[in-house]
Amino acid sequence: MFPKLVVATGLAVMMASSAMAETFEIQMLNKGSDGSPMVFEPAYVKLMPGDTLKFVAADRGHNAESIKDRSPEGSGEFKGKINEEIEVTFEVEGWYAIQCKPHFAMGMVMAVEVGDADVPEDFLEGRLPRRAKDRLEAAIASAQ
Ligand SMILES: [Cu+2]
Repeated sequence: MFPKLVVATGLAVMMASSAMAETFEIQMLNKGSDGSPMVFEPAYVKLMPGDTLKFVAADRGHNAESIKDRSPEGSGEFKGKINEEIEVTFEVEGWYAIQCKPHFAMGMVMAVEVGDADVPEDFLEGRLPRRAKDRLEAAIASAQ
């Protein structure tokens, strides 16, 4: 009797946590609501592990993909095609930097925090266009 109870409880917990996973939309825009050109909006989101981001091609000519080596170890990387509305589920806790490849130099980037994670020391190190770095810094600063 007792082992059965344990199994049933485990199942209930799993169902509850998957039901709570949420999907958030990120708009890919030629012009943000504050007037700045080429943005992901919002440029920072905080997720729980298992949550999903949907990248909405509100304007044309954008994509969403990982910035190399700026994701938690073991999380893998992703790459959407231009105009493709991809959904990405984030399972690994930590910080992720995401770019629109055609507008990377113009600073079309965003930051995702999954769980409660410290920003890695090398998150903004290495080669990064000035405007991309500025926007990632602003995204980090807006984190609670
Ligand atoms: Cu773009």
